Amino acid sequence: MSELELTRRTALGLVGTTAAATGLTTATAAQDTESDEPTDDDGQADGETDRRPIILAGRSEYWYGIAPEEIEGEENPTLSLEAGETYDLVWINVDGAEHELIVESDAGEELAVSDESETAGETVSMTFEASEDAAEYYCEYHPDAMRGTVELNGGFDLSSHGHDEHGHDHDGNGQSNGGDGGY
Ligand SMILES: [Cu+2]
Repeated sequence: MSELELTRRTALGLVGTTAAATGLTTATAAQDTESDEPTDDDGQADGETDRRPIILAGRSEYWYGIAPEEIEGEENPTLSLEAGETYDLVWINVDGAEHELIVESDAGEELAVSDESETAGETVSMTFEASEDAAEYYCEYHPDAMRGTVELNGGFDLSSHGHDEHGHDHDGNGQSNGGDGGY
């Protein structure tokens, strides 16, 4: 088994644990609230993203893409974002070395900084707005090896109600309706 495959298996295993522990599966969480939610809005609280997180695994040799599908299995994947949108990013410390994720601008300005971790299996969550001058992301401690590009080209599809290959948005308004039957 290749080293890459080992990383992938380890990371996917950790992601499963993380999702269960922290409620990353926002679609499930949204449905849990439908019975006690007032009926006069769409149930989306301010300041919360309705997107699934971007998930990376951190190891000293590279960041490794876990989700969304577009980056799964890629080393130092390019992060496709839309300027001005808010993103959740989760990274998993795979090798127990010290890591910290920083998003920087063309000019080298730090736009977003995650917590650091030096514990294998630990997950670090961050929320950041995709600034118009975001250009790269890197690890504070492995800035050469662990570095990738940020592209502001419309962004990944991170909508929380599934990622079916074919459309299923019957009401056509393009909005998440959380769990049907909320009215
Ligand atoms: Cu690092």
